[in-house]
Amino acid sequence: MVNYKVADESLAEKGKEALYIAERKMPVTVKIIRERFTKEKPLKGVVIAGCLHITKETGNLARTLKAGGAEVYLCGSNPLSTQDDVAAALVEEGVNVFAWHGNTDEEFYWCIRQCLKAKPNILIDDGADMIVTAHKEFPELIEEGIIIGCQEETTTGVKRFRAMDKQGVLKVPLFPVNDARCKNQFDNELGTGQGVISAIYGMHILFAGKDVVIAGYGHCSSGMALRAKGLGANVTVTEVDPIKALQAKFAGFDVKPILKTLPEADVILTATGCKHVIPPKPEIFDTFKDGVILGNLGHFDIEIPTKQLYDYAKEVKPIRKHVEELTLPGGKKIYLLAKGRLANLVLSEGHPSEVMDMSFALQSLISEYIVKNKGSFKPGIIEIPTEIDNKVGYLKLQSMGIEIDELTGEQYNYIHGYLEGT
Ligand code: RBV
Repeated sequence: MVNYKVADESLAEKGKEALYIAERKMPVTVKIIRERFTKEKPLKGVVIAGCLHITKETGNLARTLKAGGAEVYLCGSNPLSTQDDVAAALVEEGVNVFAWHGNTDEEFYWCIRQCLKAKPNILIDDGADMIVTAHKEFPELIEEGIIIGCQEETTTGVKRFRAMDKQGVLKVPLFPVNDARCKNQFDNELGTGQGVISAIYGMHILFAGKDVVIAGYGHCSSGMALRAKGLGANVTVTEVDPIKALQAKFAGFDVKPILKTLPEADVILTATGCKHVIPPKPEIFDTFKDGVILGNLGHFDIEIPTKQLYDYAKEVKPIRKHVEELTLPGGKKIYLLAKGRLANLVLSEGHPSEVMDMSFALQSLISEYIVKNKGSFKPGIIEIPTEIDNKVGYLKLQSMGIEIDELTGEQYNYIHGYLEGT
């Protein structure tokens, strides 16, 4: 029996088309790993719950886990990122899905609870909400050893788990998939980087000649700065980390404190993982340039102080899907994308399948690794095994028909030794 609650089951056909489009671009997850999983069934008898953006890419991850023998439960990791057609298609294929676009905070947690009630053995989170809920409300899953291992997909979630680990309250073995090179250098850098497109879609603006501010210069935001520059924008980066600020400067961007950028900025895009990147004060909102577009591409909706902006605005007018025009008391207009939620998933369809292929290949192989080594992990953060990270790299190259060199024995000994010098 399939357990589910989705928006509209009749969207399944449309969802299948979307899954098909992603399939061809995800050869590692969909072909190489799925074919092996189908034969070997390494996840047989295992229940896997994913709190992930319900997209055509996540759908293909679910299919691969299922092919490996797992029973799969899914809930959304953001109220606005669920693609209802994909959710319906997955239900038809026997995936237990609790997700619909536009659910309330209460419904969001209800969906998470439905997945946890299935007594999952492996949790795959994106933003930490499901695993934190398991700690708070389903401690028996941890105490009775039902959960054998967990994975976290995104930077924000990994930060939350590192904080839990430091305070000694992380009670499950946690694999920070986002830390893998195959994840953060591709999905984050290229996927979020390309997310500037969602700002273009929002208001259909020309980037060339615009003053674009990118808040942050981590993996996600550095990709965004590069793409905005490539489109001809004058890009200014804001940072709190001196080294990242220097990297941005030497990459050719202006670097300034955020408050100095506000009067000139035509577009402000945030991806810092921090809260209140723009301070939540009316006198600061008054310094915005009239017509500025505000978009966030970080995991949570608190980078742009949306709540305070809504409170201050004298009028909020939806002007197209997921874009609102806020009129401030002085008459200036602000265009807010996706209610401050991650615009790259809400306005566009999420990161392209080609990069998600690598992230979800990692999730698939780590799931297999957790099952194989069940019982040998201690609670806390467990670094992603380099062999698995490299394996995904090699498989991606193989799928692209690219060969690379291999170290000779002599070279290996040279770079791992110290005796040879001048
Ligand atoms: N993300 N998933 C998609 N197409 O399924 N797009 C982006 C997709 C993930 C990405 O890995 C990032 O770390 C996370 O969403 C942010 O919540």
